[in-house]
Amino acid sequence: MIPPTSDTTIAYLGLGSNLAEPVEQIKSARRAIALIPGVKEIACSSLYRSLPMGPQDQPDYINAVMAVETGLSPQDLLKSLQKIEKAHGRERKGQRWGARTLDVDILLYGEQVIDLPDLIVPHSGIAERSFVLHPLSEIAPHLTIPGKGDIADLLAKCPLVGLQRLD
Ligand code: PH2
Ligand code: MG
Ligand code: MG
Repeated sequence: MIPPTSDTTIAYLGLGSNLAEPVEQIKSARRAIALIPGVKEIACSSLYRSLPMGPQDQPDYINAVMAVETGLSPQDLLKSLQKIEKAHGRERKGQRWGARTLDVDILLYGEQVIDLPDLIVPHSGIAERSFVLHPLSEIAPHLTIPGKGDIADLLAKCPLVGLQRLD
C-alpha cells in the first residue's frame, strides 16, 4: 500500500533554559516558535524544573516539550529555531552541556530518521533523559520513537529523579 502523503509533519521540540529568567525564556520561546511561518503549535507540556545534566556547577534547568505541525523541512525548521535561540541571547562558544539562555532541539520529525552533521533525529538523548521523556509523554503518551520503541516502555525505565513539574 502506498502510505498517505501529507504536506505537513508533526515535530516535537525540546526546550531548555537555565540562565536569565529561565521560565520567561521558555514562555517567550514558545510564543516565538508558534509565530514561525509554516509552524503551528499543537500542544505544549507543563514546565519542569530539572537538575542539570553535565557540569553540576550550573543552575537548574526549566524544560518543556512542544508539538508543532509544520510544512517546513527539518533543515528549515532547524534554521528558524536557531534564529530564535540567538534572539534569546544564546551563545555557542560555551562548554559542552554548559549553561544557556535557550536551547531548542528537534526531538522528532514525524517518523523520520535524520543523520546529518548538524541534525540527528530522533534526538540522541531522547530515550534516556527524564527532562525530555516526561514532558514528551505528557503530550504524546502513545508515541513510538523510531529505533527506540514505545514511550511508555522508555518512561518505565526512566526515573523521575531530579525532575519537578511546575504548575
Ligand atoms: N540541556 C543541556 C545540558 N544539560 N540539563 C537539563 N536538566 N536540561 C537540559 O535541557 C539540559 C541539561 C544541553 O542541551
Ligand atoms: Mg541544542
Ligand atoms: Mg539540548
